[in-house]
Amino acid sequence: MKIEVIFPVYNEGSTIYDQIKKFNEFFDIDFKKNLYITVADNGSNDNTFTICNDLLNKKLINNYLSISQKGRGRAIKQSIINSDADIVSYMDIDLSTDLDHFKDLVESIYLKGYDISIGSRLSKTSKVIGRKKIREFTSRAYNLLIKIYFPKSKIQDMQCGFKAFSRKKILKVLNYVENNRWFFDTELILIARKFNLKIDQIPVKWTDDPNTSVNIISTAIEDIVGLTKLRLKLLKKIDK
Ligand SMILES: Nc1nc2c(ncn2[C@@H]2O[C@H](COP(=O)(O)OP(=O)(O)O)[C@@H](O)[C@H]2O)c(=O)[nH]1
Ligand SMILES: [Mg+2]
Repeated sequence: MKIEVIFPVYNEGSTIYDQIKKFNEFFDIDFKKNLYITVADNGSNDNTFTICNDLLNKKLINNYLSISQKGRGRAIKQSIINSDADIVSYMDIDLSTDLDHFKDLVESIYLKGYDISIGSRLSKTSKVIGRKKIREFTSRAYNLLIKIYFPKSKIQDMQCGFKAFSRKKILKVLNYVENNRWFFDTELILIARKFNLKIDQIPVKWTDDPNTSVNIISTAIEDIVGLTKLRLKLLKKIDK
């Protein structure tokens, strides 16, 4: 069984080497035999590419994907399509989600039989350290809005950058996902719900990295527009 972990990155030259090293050092050799590490870059204009070459040579990553157009969602989508793994997963390169949860995340798929498994920072037993009040507020408000728009979704935290999928099951969902940026996660999960895929939610420990590539205002607008469009689209029957 092959497990692929995708790190979407943009201009992470100053952090990527140490973070990938940390990821590699966290797991035992037996578990790593099944692990395949991909870095999915969108035309970074710093030294990310040079560092990734070094990581490839040292076999600390298996694959470097360069996608010309920007967008985190686009990078993840392309990586999943290109993959030949049984389980595909992705996480942020700042490793904000505690790596202790990674085995649980993928075991949900291959041991418990879920199609999708997602990290949650907003469950009762989640632990969130150092998150700015404004991010905590927008995150809670956004997920509340989703519950109003999609009362049956029952998802605590759409946006946590820590998700795993049965690749076979998620491919058909990806065909319907239009957003290539930050709304990608929400759109993917809500469409997966429409397809009745089984979703597991894992409360995680999250230590926030204050360096962010997210612009709160433009992302909030993108999310609200995306949710409204998706609500209208899902009212029409998706052709399975
Ligand atoms: N491939 C790709 N990755 C991106 C892009 N923008 C951000 N990322 C990556 O997405 C992940 C999450 O970004 P981050 O700034 O930590 O988001 P935050 O934790 O929500 O503030 C990081 O690994 C970033 O390098 C992009 O345009 N393309
Ligand atoms: Mg982050």
